[in-house]
Amino acid sequence: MLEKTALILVDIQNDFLETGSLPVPSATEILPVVNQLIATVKERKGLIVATKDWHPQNHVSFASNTANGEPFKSIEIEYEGQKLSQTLWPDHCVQNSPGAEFAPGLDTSQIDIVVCKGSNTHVDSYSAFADNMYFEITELAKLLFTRHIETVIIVGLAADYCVKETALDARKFGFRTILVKDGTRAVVPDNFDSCMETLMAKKVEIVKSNDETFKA
Ligand code: VGL
Ligand code: ZN
Repeated sequence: MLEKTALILVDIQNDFLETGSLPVPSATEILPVVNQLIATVKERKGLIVATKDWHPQNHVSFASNTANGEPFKSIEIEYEGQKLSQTLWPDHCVQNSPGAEFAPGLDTSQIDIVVCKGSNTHVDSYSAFADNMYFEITELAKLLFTRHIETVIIVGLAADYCVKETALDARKFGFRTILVKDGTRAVVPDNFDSCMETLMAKKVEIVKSNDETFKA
């Protein structure tokens, strides 16, 4: 049984597909893998959680909101006395816009809970658990703890940003954390392998979707 398990679908949204404003190469290839995992986890009484990157139009991460800002460059930001480097991005996942919708082809019928993140104008949120400054913690940890979840299985977009930070935070919160390698893709594919190594060093288990764990 996977009853104390939650499957976390990270940011599987239109703007991160190949045709979106912040395209992740080969993103749509994860969909059959993700849908199969949803079915397996659901069948075995697990919880299905989906996150949405959910930015206001004036978000700090949008290059369009910084004078001379260019996508994929970094700037130094300051918020509530904390300083942090912020990568600038094309406008993406604007609240209530088509780009923020779940990808067509994702089986949304089995999603139990949706957690939105990145809604604070002044600080970005790659992790689904907290913003990048740990200024605010989202409701995700609380809902996992109150449902007595012990293991999280993570898939989604993108491997080198939101998936990675969500997995690292899941470990910090004490969950057994499994990342399904073929259920994620990176914005910068060349960084995929080093990203997996960083995660393994923090005791995130990296498995493939045909792993024993997911067999009946
Ligand atoms: C993401 C960059 C900016 C992600 C979100 O979902 O990985 N990456 N916002
Ligand atoms: Zn974002």
